[in-house]
Amino acid sequence: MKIGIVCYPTYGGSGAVATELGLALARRGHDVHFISYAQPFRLKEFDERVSFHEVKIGAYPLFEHPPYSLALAVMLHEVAVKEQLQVIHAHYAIPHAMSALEAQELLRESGQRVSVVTTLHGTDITLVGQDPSYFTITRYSIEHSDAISAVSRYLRDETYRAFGCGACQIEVIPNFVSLEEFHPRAAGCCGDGAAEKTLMHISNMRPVKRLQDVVRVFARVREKVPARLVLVGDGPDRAVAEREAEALGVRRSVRFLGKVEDVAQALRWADLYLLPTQVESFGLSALEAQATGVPVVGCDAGGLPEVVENGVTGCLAPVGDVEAMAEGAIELLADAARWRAASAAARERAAEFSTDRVVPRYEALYATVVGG
Ligand code: GMT
Repeated sequence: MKIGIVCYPTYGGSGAVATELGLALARRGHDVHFISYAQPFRLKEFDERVSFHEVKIGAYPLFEHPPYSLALAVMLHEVAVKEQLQVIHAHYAIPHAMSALEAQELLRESGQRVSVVTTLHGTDITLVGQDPSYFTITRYSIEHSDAISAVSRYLRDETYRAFGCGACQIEVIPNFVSLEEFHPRAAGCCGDGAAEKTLMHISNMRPVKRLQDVVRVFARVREKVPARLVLVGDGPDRAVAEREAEALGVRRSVRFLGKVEDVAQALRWADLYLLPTQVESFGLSALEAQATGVPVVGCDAGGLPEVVENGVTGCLAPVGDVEAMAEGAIELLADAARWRAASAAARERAAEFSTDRVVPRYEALYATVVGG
């Protein structure tokens, strides 16, 4: 099949999933064209079936906010014509799904048919899409896509609740992980057996991630277990974490790594992964941690309970319940047998979301709309 994938190129789960999907599809014999304003951050390997098309946004002094979604529609149309695309797969509804529908409309005039598949990832539904400035167009793009998927049951149900979309059939296709790339550390490697435990959090550090709670949980854990906190990524709330660490007197035990190229390698240093997000539609980083054999402590909200098995592969507590999360973390870190069991269960759980199991479900979804 000839597939166009449109996604955000920046650090974040939706761009990571879109890129890993495109690479996996290319390995399975499809021709894949990524379309975005910059090269997606996980698109590093060469594959002759993969191309990247950069969207150029024309500048003009009148434009304080250049209309990216229009430039994207034009580029999607151009690539669809040149490469005879059969599917445009939009990751994150805003504005990608609408731009894809515009390209579909432009193509209609020349008699070419391209199917639009949209994958809902998270805040396009839970936050941004419900903002009055985007609500109507988000609903329209969901209702008019040829096929729609959501990364968790939670996100599907939230879409129906918030947008109605009664006639839409939203298919749940969970995120996936490469078990070869994300694997547990070898004995004796990456701090294995060290007296000081490593707690880790990876994100684009937006308010929804509750960076303050990450630091608060860590500070309580550190009262009982020798530990350090490693924060990977960057974003607006990095300063919030810094201030909280200063205020709680743990700043010297917190390392900020910034944006890291090889997340899989970084995760092998972790003994525990923290994800106390307000609402996580899925929690790709939690899945990647579990594939690495790292138990997860986070919030019992959104789609995270579909990934993390409370009491088995980690511990989930109500949003903001720092005490309960810290308690869960201490129980795991202070008891080697318990940690080993959770680590093994985490890896086993991740295997249910392996690339090989999930990617064929996208192929099946494309097949339902191509030629239809
Ligand atoms: O919706 C977002 O916040 C952006 C998006 C991203 O690009 O990071 O994250 C979402 O998509 C990921 C991939 O499907 C999910 O694993 C994340 O849970 C989800 N983030 C939120 O729901 C906060």
